Amino acid sequence: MSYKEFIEQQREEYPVLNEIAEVLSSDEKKNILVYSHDDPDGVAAAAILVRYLERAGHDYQVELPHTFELETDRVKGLLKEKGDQYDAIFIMDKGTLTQYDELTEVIEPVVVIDHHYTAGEPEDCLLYNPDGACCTGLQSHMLVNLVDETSDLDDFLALVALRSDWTIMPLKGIIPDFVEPFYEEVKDEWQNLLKPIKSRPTWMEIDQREETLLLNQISELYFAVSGGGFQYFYGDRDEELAQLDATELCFDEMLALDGSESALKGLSTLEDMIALSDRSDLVERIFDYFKSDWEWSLELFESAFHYGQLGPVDLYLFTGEDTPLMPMVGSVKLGKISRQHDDKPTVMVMANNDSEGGGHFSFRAVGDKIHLGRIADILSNQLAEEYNAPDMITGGGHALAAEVKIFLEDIEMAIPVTRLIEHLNKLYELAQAVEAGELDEAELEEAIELGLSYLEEE
Ligand SMILES: [Mn+2]
Repeated sequence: MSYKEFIEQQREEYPVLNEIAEVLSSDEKKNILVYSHDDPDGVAAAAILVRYLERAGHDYQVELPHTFELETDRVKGLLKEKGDQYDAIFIMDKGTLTQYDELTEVIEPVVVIDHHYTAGEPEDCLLYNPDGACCTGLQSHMLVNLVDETSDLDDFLALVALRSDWTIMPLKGIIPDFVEPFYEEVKDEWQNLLKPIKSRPTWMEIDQREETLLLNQISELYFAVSGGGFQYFYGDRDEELAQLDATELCFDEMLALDGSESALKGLSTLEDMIALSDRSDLVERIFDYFKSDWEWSLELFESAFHYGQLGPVDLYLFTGEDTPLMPMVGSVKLGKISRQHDDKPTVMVMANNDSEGGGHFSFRAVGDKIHLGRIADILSNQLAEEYNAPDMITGGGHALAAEVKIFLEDIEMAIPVTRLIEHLNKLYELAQAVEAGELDEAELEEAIELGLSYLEEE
């Protein structure tokens, strides 16, 4: 199926796309407020959309706040200040949340473009969250194709978004069905980004470190410059960086590639890519801080230790304070540990105290024998209840990757870490009891609920 046919198929399956196309159409001039996620996917999605809005003669304002969920009060505040000059709001890559319905009281239409799992959909918004593995950069590319044509730079940005969000892994040959029509159409044009090279591996090379892609390196660069959705900024050690919003710099850098399409297609190294920028000194500096943090954090991860065995899985624990780039570095360390043990299923549990207040647990796995999302969900709910702070303690994820974030500034880590260890110990004891054949049917069910999903196979 061609990409065009695929988009038509989506339009039939999701008639809301016609309504969204109506909002974007150039028949009358509009002023559109765009909120997008502060990670490379969200930033690329906003860039692709804005490039179209510019061509169509619309006015727009882009906001890239440093939270994942868009707080409705933030929008209400901005609208109060700016009056009712906007004709529509786009919320991109920022979750599919029922609370977005509230915004229809202050602005309409509210367009939600997202690809994250949702427990409940907003009903009064124009929502496009299709079935199938995709990313918002590609969704934005598809939307523009409903009303106009995309060009080489849009293709480039969508590829970066897809790789940054782990939707595609070309080095491993992983291209999900949803992405295939797009990928097949553009891949020949971008062979320079997609052919394996022996060069500095990125944090995306987890199961091997010998080869990478220029696409991976560029995606990592945008991760570093944008803060990656984890707000890893470097203003604490650089006056000039303290003065600017790095996510906005990333957005500006993407837009500034307009006119450099043939140079992009001729790129052969990351240095060539950086050299295309008018602010290459700034970009390079950020990337150098990123790399030195990476080296430092990798050293810290040498202290990760074997906590115990959960059935077929090795469980490792890492604790640290202000650990930069924690889940990314932890993933690379995890991959290394697993390879050293003949690719054994392995879980890395990471606990970080933020010395400015709050803390953060990350969970990563090789192999889906333990359901990390369940563990994070149980822990975050337990802590949210204990502290009576459901908005300030959030968590969740999927089988292979999950997070618990504690935003309470005056919190000490004693209780959260105790709850974490209690949960890990419970899993450990259950796993031991399973080995000894001591669990009945109901207890086995409970063990699976708590995260020991390898028991489902038994
Ligand atoms: Mn995304």
